[in-house]
Amino acid sequence: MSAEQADILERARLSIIEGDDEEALQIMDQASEEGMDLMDLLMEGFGKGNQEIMDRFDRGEITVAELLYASDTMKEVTDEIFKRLGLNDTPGPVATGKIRVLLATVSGDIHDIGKTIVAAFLRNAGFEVIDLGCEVSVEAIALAAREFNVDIIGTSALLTASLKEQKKLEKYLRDIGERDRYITMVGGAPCTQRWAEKIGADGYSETASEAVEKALELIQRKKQNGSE
Ligand code: B12
Repeated sequence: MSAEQADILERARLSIIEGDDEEALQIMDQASEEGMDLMDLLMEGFGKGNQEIMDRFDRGEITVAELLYASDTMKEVTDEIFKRLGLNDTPGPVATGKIRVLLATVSGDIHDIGKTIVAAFLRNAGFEVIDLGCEVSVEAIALAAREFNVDIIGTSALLTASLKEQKKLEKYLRDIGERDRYITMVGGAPCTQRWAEKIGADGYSETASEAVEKALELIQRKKQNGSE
């Protein structure tokens, strides 16, 4: 790696810590001019700053307001990089032939960085993703799943208080007789495999790359069961 590239990564890290959107966007342009891979810039530059901020927050060294600044910049940077890499789909009629995944952060929860990363990984792997954003009610999730005729519904929950929405979704889908139509996946820091099993979700994953593997595995399993 050249000294210029190392400098860009370091400045990217600092731009998140300082919550400096303008600087972050400039760094992105410079990185492109230097021929750097934007995904590397995200993981090794901006991502490092994000991790540092999360650790500082967890240790009680910074306030929610400071975290919010940094998170806003991280979100903006993530969206922009995915847009530049052509990984951003907007909800709308979907093309045929691909596996369709509906993603949403559940009602009462505004954490969407992890879900956005999962969406990008799935798109990168060839899935068609409809991302409903955050604070989405179970009714809206079910309605959109039917509307877009999706194969998989994935929900993200980061708060202990919002986890129950994932359970509520399972029940709601059963109540309206549509549970068997979909594969359901759950994620977010407080989720576990045990939680997924407890509420009757089909899959759980701890990271975005595992989410891709899990989604493929579950689709394969459903096909096999269907053809038995
Ligand atoms: C960033 C952050 C924020 C940002 C969110 C910005 C945004 N746009 O998302 C802001 C500042 C807005 C925020 C607000 C709040 N936050 Co906050 N926040 C965090 C923090 C530091 C990091 C979360 C994050 O982005 N992680 C990085 C991503 C990449 O990881 P991830 O989300 O886990 O996603 C990965 C996996 O879980 C998985 N995954 C995620 N979703 C899905 C979905 C599927 C289907 C699958 C398969 C996989 C999957 O793949 C992802 C990529 O690998 C965490 C602490 C922490 N260390 O986790 C607290 C944390 C989640 N927040 C917390 C709290 C309490 C709050 C507030 C209530 C604070 C307040 N007092 O106002 C508010 C919530 C308001 C609300 N109604 O939602 C608590 C939750 C405690 C609890 N157990 O309930 C935490 C744990 C902090 C703490 N230690 O107290 N927060």
